[in-house]
This record gives sequence, structure tokens and C-alpha cells, in this order.
Amino acid sequence: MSDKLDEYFEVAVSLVKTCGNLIIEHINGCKVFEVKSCDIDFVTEIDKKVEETLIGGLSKRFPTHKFIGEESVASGAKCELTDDPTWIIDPVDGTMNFVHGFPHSCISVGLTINKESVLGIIYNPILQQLFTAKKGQGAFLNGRQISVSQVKELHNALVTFEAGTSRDEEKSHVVFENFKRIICKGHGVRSLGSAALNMAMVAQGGADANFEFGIHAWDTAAGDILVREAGGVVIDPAGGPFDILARRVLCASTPELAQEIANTIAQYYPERD
Ligand code: LIP
Repeated sequence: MSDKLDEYFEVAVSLVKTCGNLIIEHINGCKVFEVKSCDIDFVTEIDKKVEETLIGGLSKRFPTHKFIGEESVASGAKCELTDDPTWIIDPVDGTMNFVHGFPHSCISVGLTINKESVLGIIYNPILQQLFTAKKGQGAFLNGRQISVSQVKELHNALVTFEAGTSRDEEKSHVVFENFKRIICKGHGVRSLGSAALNMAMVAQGGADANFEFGIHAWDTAAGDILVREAGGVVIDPAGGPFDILARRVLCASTPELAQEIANTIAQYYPERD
């Protein structure tokens, strides 16, 4: 299994780096976009090209593998997770940032086998940050091993979360409420504008926790294994096990911090992937 995982990893990293060049070429903002689920949910030509290149390259090398890709699903493909090896791809996570030229966008690629994330690659080509993880082998940033912080209490925690790309009234209410609850108890809040990069920041120990409602499997597949291999925990924001299709995630440096945040925040339950 380990040899196979190494092979999957080498092929995926090489494709991801090639695709990173497309993002770099449009580093000054890709102003041409279409809207998807609502007026602040964007897709650009680069999102589509990166996803086509990744799926094309991976399926050529691994013809029996399955795929869940953000833009393929947006164009009508099924979001179906089976026990087969499945590549879960967000070609540009942080598309809003990419459109504006805010330098926090990445390619996020996770591989699940038996529905468990076993490999994760998160690449921000603009800042040259390559986060990688393989099951049982640790988490790395540009080849250097990384680990989560040891923070156990919200009182000492820096927490990332996002408003997301929906104008749903109930969700907005929950976001405002949680902003208030976290700033009243913790050290502070941050938003990078990309779920994958927020999770990578927890893996790196720069933030102590991250949570979000309304994200999708492609936003969290790579971050899930990255945070766990860095020594952190990934759970459902209400405290139960993480469910990659539930569009809800909470990750933290320690189980104590994760549970305290789960007990503190207001909950929102989006429609499943
Ligand atoms: C984005 C996520 C972000 C979330 C946005 C959106 P995209 O992904 O990374 O955390 O708040 O709603 O889902 O659309 O840029 O790939």
C-alpha cells in the first residue's frame, strides 16, 4: 500500500505543480468570471483548466480511480463517494481571492480509499507553499515536517472561520453569532478565504482551530489528512465524527479545544453534498 501511495503522490504532486503555473500566470487577478450557486460564488476559466488537467493526467495514469471535482459537479457530474480510490479536487480553492488578486488561493487534492483520506496536497503557488501529507507519514510544508500547536483552551486560541459564498439569511445569522461568541472568548479570528488554506494553517500551528459550514468535500479532503497527520483533530462542528459529505468541518490542535469550540458555537446544517 505504501509503495502505491508513494506512486499516487508523485504523480499528483507533479500535476499540481504544473497547474500552479496557470494560477501564477494570472497572479494579478483573473477578472473574468461566471457566477454559480449565487452572486458571490465564482468560477473562472483557470478553475476549469486546472480541473481538466488534473483529472486528465490522473485518469490516464490510474484509469480505475474515481473523481469528485468541484467544477465537474457544478456542471452536473455526480458527487458520489465509494470505497474505490477517489481523487477529490478543488482546482482553485479561494476563487474569490484569485479574482481579486488576494494571494491566498490554492489547488487542493485529496485521495480517499475506503472513504478515508489517505493523501493530501494543498499548493498555494503564489506564496510557494506546498503542504503535503500521506497516511501514517506526517505532514509537511515544502518538505519540512509541521505540527499543530498545543493549545487546549479557546481562551488561548486564534481561530479561523469564513462567512462563505452564500447569502442565506439563517447562515448569515449563525456566522454573525459565532463571530461574536469566538471574539468574546478567544484570542481572535482570521479568514484566509480558502477552507484548505485555513486547515493548512492549523496543521502548521499558525492558527489553533478552524470551522466552517457550507464547504464541500473538495474543500476539506486534503486538509482533513493534513491536520490529522500534523497531530490535530478533525470532527463535526457539533462534536461528532467528521463526515466529508456533510458540508461541516471543525479542526483543531487538540481534542479539548475542538470540543470546547463545538460546545460554544451556534450550528448550521446545510444540504449534504
Ligand atoms: C471556497 C472555500 C471557502 C468558503 C467559500 C468557498 P472555492 O471555495 O474555500 O472556505 O468560505 O464559500 O467554498 O469556491 O473558492 O473553491
